[in-house]
Amino acid sequence: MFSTITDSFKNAIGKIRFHDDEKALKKATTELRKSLLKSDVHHKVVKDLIQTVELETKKHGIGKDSFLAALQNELVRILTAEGNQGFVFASKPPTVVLMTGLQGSGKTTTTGKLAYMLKEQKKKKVLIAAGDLQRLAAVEQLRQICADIEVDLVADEDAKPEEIVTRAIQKATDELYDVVLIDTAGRLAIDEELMDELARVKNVAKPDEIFYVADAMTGMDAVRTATTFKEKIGITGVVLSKFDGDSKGGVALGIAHQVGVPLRFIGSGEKMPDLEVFIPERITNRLMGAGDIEGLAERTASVIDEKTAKRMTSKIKKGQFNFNDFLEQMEQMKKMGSMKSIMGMIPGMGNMAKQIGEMDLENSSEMKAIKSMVSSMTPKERENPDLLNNTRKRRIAAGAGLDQMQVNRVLKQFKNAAKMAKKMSTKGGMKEMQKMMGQMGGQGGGFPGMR
Ligand SMILES: Nc1nc2c(ncn2[C@@H]2O[C@H](COP(=O)(O)OP(=O)(O)O)[C@@H](O)[C@H]2O)c(=O)[nH]1
Ligand SMILES: [Mg+2]
Repeated sequence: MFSTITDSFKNAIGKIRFHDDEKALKKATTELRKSLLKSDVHHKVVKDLIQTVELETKKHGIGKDSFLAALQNELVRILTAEGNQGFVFASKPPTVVLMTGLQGSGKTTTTGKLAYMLKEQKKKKVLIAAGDLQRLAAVEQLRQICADIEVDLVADEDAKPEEIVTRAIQKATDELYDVVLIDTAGRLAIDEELMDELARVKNVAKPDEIFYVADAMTGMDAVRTATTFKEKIGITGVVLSKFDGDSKGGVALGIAHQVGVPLRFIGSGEKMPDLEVFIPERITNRLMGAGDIEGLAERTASVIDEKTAKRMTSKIKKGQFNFNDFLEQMEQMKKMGSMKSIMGMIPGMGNMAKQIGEMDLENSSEMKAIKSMVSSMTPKERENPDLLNNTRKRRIAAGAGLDQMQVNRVLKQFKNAAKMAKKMSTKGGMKEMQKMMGQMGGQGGGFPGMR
């Protein structure tokens, strides 16, 4: 995410020295302009940004520091619009949020993602209302999502959207829910009927927030439709979905400024954890290559509890890491969201995120093989990988539908990985690891699936 823009900033910054002249500044801003336009940032936004950065840099004496400071300030300014940032709770619960957008923009998915985030990270009690009754499949889709993330749903195929909303808010008040998220129907294009339905729902819901979910891949259309929704029903936030599919990413830089409503969240994948809070200062740090440490800490804190982490580390150190621990670790990784979106938050790892691309740990064939192998093991075998002799291996292979060679290969990889982890957990182990990796010449050798 944002790797193209981050790269272009790096290039521009590289053009200017500690103390420098107007010619160098011109070179840097020219580079910046070119790459921002190439990333699909709106030309007016680009023009504004370049002008201010030039002016501010000159004012403080041309040089790398003043250029960086000017760029940073200007980015924060452009990314900020008047209104709330992140998720803001109403002073009196429940906080009611109306989710709006065109058909297929990602409303239902984003509703689930938001619920998941509020439940996991903020420990809130969330209720979802199924206000999309245009298609039967829509209610079914929401039922599935709610079952997966274990969030309560109010749905009724035979009721009107306004009735569902009334019921949901009543239930939330009676049963002390913190948040009600209302999913609504979309259309292929903006039409009167849709706006009327939304207006009716809005009237009964009296929402604290109205989010407009826009498909990032539609580029400038996202800005246009968001503006129309702002004018017709009033929105308090924009969510850009499918940002993972938009390699350029420029629309995120311009949309708040252009629509005049803050960009609140970004959807970065199809899975429930793939939602990121958009806080202008944090994103600016990330764009300038400094990573988003706060965002990363929030994500990990919600998933990994300290006790488990300590227990794992001690097991690894003693060389007792077994298959149960392995499965547990995989579950935690899954909860943290796709590898790619996590990597992008670590300073200096943006490039690696690009390389990892669409790697799907959970669904890789190796991961599936391990999972089916482990499920064919007895509890004792899971606890102690050393028990696995040939007879046991044959039985496990048959049970998991694998041949014995595959089982041997996976076992070997598992043992190697456990050995490496043990090494890494000792003092000076990290250095030794790096030396080893250098010698291997990047041939891998970690956990299966992590190629
Ligand atoms: N890759 C990706 N796909 C997404 C994202 N958000 C939604 N989708 C997909 O987009 C499609 C439409 O989403 P849905 O939530 O049903 O849209 P709705 O009609 O607005 O409710 C589904 O296939 C989702 O899985 C995202 O952030 N990234
Ligand atoms: Mg939907």
